[in-house]
Amino acid sequence: MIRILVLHGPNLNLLGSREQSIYGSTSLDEINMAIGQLARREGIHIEARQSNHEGELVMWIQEAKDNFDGLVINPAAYTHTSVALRDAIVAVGLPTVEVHLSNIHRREPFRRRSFIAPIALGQISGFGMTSYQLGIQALMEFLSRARTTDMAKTSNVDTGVRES
Ligand code: CA2
Repeated sequence: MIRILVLHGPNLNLLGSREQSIYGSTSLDEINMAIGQLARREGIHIEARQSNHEGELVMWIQEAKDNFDGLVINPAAYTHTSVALRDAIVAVGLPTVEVHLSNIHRREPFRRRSFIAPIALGQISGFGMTSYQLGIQALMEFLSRARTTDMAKTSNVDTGVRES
């Protein structure tokens, strides 16, 4: 079964209560419920966590190495500042999709720079809660393809078939 860790960065626990013109009226609980529904529909395991602390996010990423197949992360403000999050993602080597509720490319210039995007599979930005669903679907597809390729390699070994 595919296992995906979803991480929400700082201040995302405030969703739905303030700044609704930018981030909408959906709360973090509602986003996590929609993510849970998607997981059940697709038959995969998803765990979602939020932290306001960079070190805690780094720790969760490190621990994810042995328990998850991939990571979907909205690093929130750490997107634009955190070498620590980037280094953690590179260190564990988990396929990662970066997601944002708002379109970070049409806001203040400082939001255009992401420390995470260059080491991620991709970035999805601007679709509200749908950004998470699209991110999870993209990661699932990537992981399924990777598994099929691995199985093909394994079955070559099992049957004694060798590439010329
Ligand atoms: O659009 C996104 O998802 C962001 O990651 C959200 C971050 C922001 O720093 C990024 O540039 C883009 C901010 C999350 C703060 O969320 C709040 C929600 C409600 C009230 C206040 C902040």
